[in-house]
Amino acid sequence: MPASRHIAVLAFPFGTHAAPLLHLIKRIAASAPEDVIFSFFGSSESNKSIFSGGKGDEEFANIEAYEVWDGVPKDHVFKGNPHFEQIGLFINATPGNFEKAMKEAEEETGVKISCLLTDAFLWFSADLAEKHGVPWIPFWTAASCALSAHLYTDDIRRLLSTNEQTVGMIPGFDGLSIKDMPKEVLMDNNQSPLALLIYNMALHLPRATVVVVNSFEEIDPAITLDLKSKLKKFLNVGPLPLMAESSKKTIDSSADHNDECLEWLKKQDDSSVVYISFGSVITPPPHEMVALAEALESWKGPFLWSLRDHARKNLPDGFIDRTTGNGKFVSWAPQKEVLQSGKVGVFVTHCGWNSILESISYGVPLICRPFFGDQVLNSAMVEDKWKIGLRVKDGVFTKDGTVSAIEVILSSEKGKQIRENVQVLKGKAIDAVQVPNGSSVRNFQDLLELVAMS
Ligand code: U2F
Repeated sequence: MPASRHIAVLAFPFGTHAAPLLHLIKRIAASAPEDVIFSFFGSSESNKSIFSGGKGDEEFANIEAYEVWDGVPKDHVFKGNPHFEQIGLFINATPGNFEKAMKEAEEETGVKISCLLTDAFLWFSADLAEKHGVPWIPFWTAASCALSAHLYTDDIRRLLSTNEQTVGMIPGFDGLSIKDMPKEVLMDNNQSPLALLIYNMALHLPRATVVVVNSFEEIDPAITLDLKSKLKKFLNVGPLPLMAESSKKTIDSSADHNDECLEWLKKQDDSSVVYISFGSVITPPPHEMVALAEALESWKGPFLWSLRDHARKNLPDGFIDRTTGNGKFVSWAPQKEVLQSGKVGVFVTHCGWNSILESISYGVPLICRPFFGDQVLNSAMVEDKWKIGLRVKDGVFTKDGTVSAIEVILSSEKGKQIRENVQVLKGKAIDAVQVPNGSSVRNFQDLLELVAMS
């Protein structure tokens, strides 16, 4: 059957941005008519990490992956933080790298692009969409609160020249302070290509046909309402991990993991394990790794630590051997299954949005040690607004501060309340994905019609 609609999907190929975007596309592809095709544009490295074989999707014949140049010149030597340097180089290569690949996809498929569904960071897609005369649908991969902080950047920056420390003028932000805001909101745009990219994004998002977010309306009703008034259309279509479970077609094949850490988890008591993971980018500094390890050793309970092999050298001598009885190390955990197992009592996290949303989806409280970007704001929401976890004392891992946070969550009256709160929020997340009337299900239907059926 010849294709009638061609959706161009533009990924931001760093951190956990491309994976949830692909997840959303698979959900759309699972429900879209068969003559809709999807071209997914990402860097070679990012495509390889989310598509087996890097070219396209095994399950969805109508999703094809295309490579865009990552912007790194041949023989380039990285000088600073390679993650942020790579991001800067990639940003410099946009939008030309995407335009080139989109042209190739149009030629290869013989079908003109009919819609641009992109990571929200890629604000220049507003102009590309205008040029092609098609809708621009940006997908924001973090929380609504972070999106809101960016949309209010100028107002927040104005506060910096006053003595005002709170940001209560933003709906849903009462009680939060300037220091909880993402660094990119507070810094001069010229200091970082990423800060400038995000600033431009906030300027251009009101041009979008609809802004889509991996969250659910009920988590922050005041923020949701405000964003609906600031944007043409604002659709919460998550939590995507729960949406996958309620969908007819399997979206996430990670459920196939026959992982030895799941076997290890099965042997633990319910809600007893401390699970530690810092997402796809972060490794805490060596002295904090030592403090965290000492805390786990002194606490003595069961723990599962997702820790890259190269970072293990920073653990105290003999720590892994001494904790074989109660500890388990993996270089990458099947995180959703781990959180879903019922065995995890608390998740020690850097507060990446996907991790928080997965923890809420499976009712696991959090201990927060945020590092960059939205993570600081997410940790403030976790402790002060949703009340489903705690930040580590003074913002860094110390032995005593970490033991105390674990004990508060697992065995105090305050912890009991926190555990109850996360169950209540989990209930709201589950309601949002209930077919046919959950808010995210209805929003997804709206999105589907805009993308694939109009
Ligand atoms: C960036 O996110 P990160 O990759 O740092 O962190 P998360 O948003 O928490 O996403 C991590 C994902 O990787 C999975 C986990 C999450 O889906 O289930 N994972 C896993 O499967 N196994 C492991 O051992 C460890 C992780 C950025 F840094 C954040 O600040 C942003 O909030 C985020 C979204 O924009 O992108």
